[in-house]
Order: sequence, then structure tokens, then C-alpha cells
Amino acid sequence: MPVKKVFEGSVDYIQILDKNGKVDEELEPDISKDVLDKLYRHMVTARTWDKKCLALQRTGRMYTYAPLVGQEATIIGTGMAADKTDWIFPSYRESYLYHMRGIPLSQINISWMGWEKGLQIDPEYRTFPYAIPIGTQLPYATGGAYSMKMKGEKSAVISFGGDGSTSEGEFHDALNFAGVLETPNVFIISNNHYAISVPRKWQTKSETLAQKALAYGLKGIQADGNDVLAVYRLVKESARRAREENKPTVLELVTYRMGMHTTSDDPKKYRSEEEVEYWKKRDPIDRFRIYLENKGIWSEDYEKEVNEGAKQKVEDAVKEAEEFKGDPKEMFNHVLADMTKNLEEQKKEAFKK
Ligand SMILES: Cc1ncc(C[n+]2csc(CCOP(=O)(O)OP(=O)(O)O)c2C)c(N)n1
Repeated sequence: MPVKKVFEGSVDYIQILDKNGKVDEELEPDISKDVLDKLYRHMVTARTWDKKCLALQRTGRMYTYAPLVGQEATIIGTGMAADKTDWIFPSYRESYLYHMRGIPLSQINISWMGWEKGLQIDPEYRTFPYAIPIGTQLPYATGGAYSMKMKGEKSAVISFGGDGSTSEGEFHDALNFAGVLETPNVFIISNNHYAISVPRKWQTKSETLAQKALAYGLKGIQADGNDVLAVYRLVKESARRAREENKPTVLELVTYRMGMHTTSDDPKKYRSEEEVEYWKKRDPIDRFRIYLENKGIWSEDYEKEVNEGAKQKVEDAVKEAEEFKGDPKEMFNHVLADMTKNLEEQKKEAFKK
């Protein structure tokens, strides 16, 4: 039977810095020394802060926390590539991004310590509160991008979701509308291989997550998410394409969650030590350090200075956050714009003496 092909698509995979720190010179982005230095400092500070948050939670000084260790390149690469005028819609694992947007680290600690104040982000930072319900931020990201387009503002809207979020209806709604309305979106899928204990291979039979984009008429690219140069370059290019051409992109960043899902999870129950070891050898910070050494930026003294600076910053932020005194009643205040009768009653009930 004669057939006519009505659709053909493909997804590229990009890696610029391999696991040994060797750079692909043809793809290497032209990044100033100042930005390379900032990328490294943020990656080290994020890991130092993350370790501290875990210790705080374990000693009862912080509530449930979602570690970012292993995913620094996806977060920091994006934070550095985004313009101040772009919008960011993070999920809980990207909360370090607020700091990159100019919000004090202490405020992020306050949010993980359970205070509402922590996520009251001034709109001038163009960063939405992180979403805990999976994928719910994505239709808002499309709506936000559509409003940027309607207003004629040249701003990209960059959102994050995990591999698990691609199984939520909201992911598909968001992509579909972005395709139809031609919105300036960059949808990042942080494929860290797990949705709590559910491995990526149980999420979908699709070869890549990026190819989901093709069904909705968007561009889909897969990249090594532990390669900060690839993340930086792809987010920069996709955001420019969004701003200038109203073309949305899906970027699947392949990474690995080195820690537990949250502090209430034990990953040893569902994954092997060999697997973790495999990913340790692909660490995003180790390979970038080698790259910086080859560029003449990294040295033992530089490492010492960066680490000491990060530790001090983190300790100062903890001190400041622990001095914060909030009002527990506030937790009812921001559930909805106007408090419903039900909530009023619950608030009274919860705090009656
Ligand atoms: C709508 C919804 N369903 C279920 C949950 C419970 N839950 C919390 S995290 C999570 C897994 C998310 O995995 P993924 O999207 O891959 O992101 P990751 O945590 O790995 O960064 C689930 C199912 C939730 N928060 N929201």
C-alpha cells in the first residue's frame, strides 16, 4: 500500500563538557571569566547550603527538605543564563534559584523552616513560589508566557518539572497551549531518574522525555544535565528564541538525584550502590573544576577561598533565619486570596486555648 509520511521528528542530545572535564571546542560557549567564576561559586555554595539544610533537618532545626545534590548544573546553569526580565517557575528542588535571583539565602531557609514569609517573593524578582504539587506550575508558566506575549514584553518564562511531572495532565496541558498560542516558554524537565521510588523507565515507554515536545509542535532537546556549559548554552539559546520569536522549547536535562527524594525518604530501599557510584563519576562540580583549571581559573587557593566563602554565607543565612519569629496563624492566610468560612473555622479551632 503506498504510504505518505505525515510527520517526522527527531531530538538532539547535547553534551559539551564530558564526565572527565574534556570540552567539545566546537560547541563550547563563549563565557566570560567572571561568569565562569560565578557559575562555580554558585555550584559550590548550593552544595554547601544543601548539606547544611540536611543537617538542620536531621537535628530538628528545619522541616522536610528536598535535597538538590547532584543537580547543581541544571539549577545554576539556568539561573545564570536567565535574564532578570525573564520569569522563573521552579519546583521545590530548585529553591536555591531564589538566591540567584537576588533573594537572601536566609529567606529560603525560612521557607523550609515552615514559615509563610519564606515564599512571599516580591514580584520584582520574577520568580514564582516553588510548587509542591507536581506539575501544577506548568500551566501557570504557559499562562504567564502568554501574558508576556500579549503585553509585548520580551521575556522568556522558564519552568522546571521533574521526570515524574511529565506523567501529569498539567504537563501536557501546558505544552499543548504553548504550542497553539506560540508562547515564549522554556520548559525544563529535570530528569533525575526518579519520582520518589518510581524509576524513569516506569514513567513512560518513550525513548526520551524531550520527544513529548514534538507531539505538541514544540522543539525538544535532550542534554547532559550534569554539564553546566550545555545547560547554560541551551537555556540561553532557548530563552532568546522564546523572547524574540515566541517559540517554545522543551529541554530535557539528564541528571541524577544523588541524595534522597526528601528527608523522609530512604533511597537505599529502591536503588543500588553501583548505580549511585556510576553517577558519582559524572558529578557536575568535579568536571567543571577540571575545566576551570584548564582555563587557568581554578587553583588550590581559589578552591579554599570559594569554599570558605560558601561556608560563611551559609552559616550567616542560618543564623539570620533562626532569629526570624513568625506567627503560626499565618499558615491559613495565604491558602486562597480570600479566606473561606471553612478556613476561618479551622484557624479558630487550631489556635483555641
Ligand atoms: C499532584 C501530586 N501528586 C503526588 C505528589 C506526591 N509527590 C511528591 S514528589 C513526587 C515525585 C515527583 O517526581 P519528579 O517530578 O520526577 O520530581 P523530583 O522530585 O524527582 O525532582 C510525588 C509523586 C505531589 N506532590 N503532587
